[in-house]
Amino acid sequence: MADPIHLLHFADVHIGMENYGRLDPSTGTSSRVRDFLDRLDEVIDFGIEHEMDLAVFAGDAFKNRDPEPTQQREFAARIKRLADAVPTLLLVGNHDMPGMAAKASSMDIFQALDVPGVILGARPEGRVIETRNGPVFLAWMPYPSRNRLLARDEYQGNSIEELEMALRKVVAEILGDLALQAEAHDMPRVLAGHLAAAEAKLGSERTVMLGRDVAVFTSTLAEPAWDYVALGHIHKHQDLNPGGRPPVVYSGSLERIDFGEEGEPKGFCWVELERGGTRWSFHQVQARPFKTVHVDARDQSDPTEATLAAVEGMSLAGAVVRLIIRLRADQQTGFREREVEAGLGEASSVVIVREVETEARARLGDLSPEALTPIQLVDIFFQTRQEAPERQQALLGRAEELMRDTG
Ligand SMILES: [Mn+2]
Repeated sequence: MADPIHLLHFADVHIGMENYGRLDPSTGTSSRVRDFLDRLDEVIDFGIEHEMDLAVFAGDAFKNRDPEPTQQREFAARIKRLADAVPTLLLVGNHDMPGMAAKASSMDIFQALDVPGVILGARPEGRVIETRNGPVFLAWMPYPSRNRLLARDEYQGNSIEELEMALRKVVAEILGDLALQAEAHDMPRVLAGHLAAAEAKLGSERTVMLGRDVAVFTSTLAEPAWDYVALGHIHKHQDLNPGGRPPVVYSGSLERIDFGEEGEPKGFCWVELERGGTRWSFHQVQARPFKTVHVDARDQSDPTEATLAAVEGMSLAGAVVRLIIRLRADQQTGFREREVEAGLGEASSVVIVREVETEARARLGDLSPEALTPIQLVDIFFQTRQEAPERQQALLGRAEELMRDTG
């Protein structure tokens, strides 16, 4: 039997995310942009070292539709390195697409220049790709955008639900057609898609969403025609068809965007493609760690010292740190943030979140909010606002009326 074909699958690079970064004066860019580019380098280094035969980038190169020239240049330099080595699919994700169908995507430049080795996935298509280890049938489905797929007049005046159904049907038809094409080829077959699968567990893509997704059922993707389905769009790495054939895999994004991803590994997929017998593995990259530290200083005489003592010995070097500190209201002014930040000097960035015990919390005492009726909670809220008692009563009366009307 021939050697398997080695496929490198990665997605959601999102160059241009700058949150939790600092300006790097030597390059004029955010340290976080640097992070994202470094991760991309890691992926490409791995592929080249392990003699990949084919690379699939499953979409979303940039943070937004209008990336800065510096970011475009840095992305292009890396794609050039990939494409010089192996055939490389660049799938167009929703973040790469312009708002209007007639405008160019941030990836179109690769097609205009006809960069050797680059295959641009701007429209659904399938074709045989020759690799040094033999041919592969590679098909792709860029992000199913409403205004592209449902631009026709026949959908004018339809409800959101009707449009949703229509879009889902169009996508299923396209995927069905690609699977039919695949079946005519006796060779390993790969489907690449940038889309939301209905059964996927969501990740940080929600924080950067541009609109509502149409959700594609996993059963539409898990066609036996395919040997591997390489997905992008959802930032959480996952296999939607575990143990089954074909694997239907989100490689996930390469860097964390928010603290919701704190505990999630980040990386790419390395696939050994064989008709009917594909194996794949997930490889982690050195994504910058995100760490949340909780300190409860309410019983401490010096909350600053207590915090410094609590973080002492924690391995926070290079991490994006979120410090959540619980304080009594009277400790607010005594808490010296600058000193705490200095004490966390090894972290790459620090966010301090104060959770101050308000009078309302204190007044709740041992009562849990769940044990109170909505109107009782509203009452407590108005009390903390320190409105005049008559006004409080008037507001409470209004609130009661509103709740009756809407309830
Ligand atoms: Mn996306």
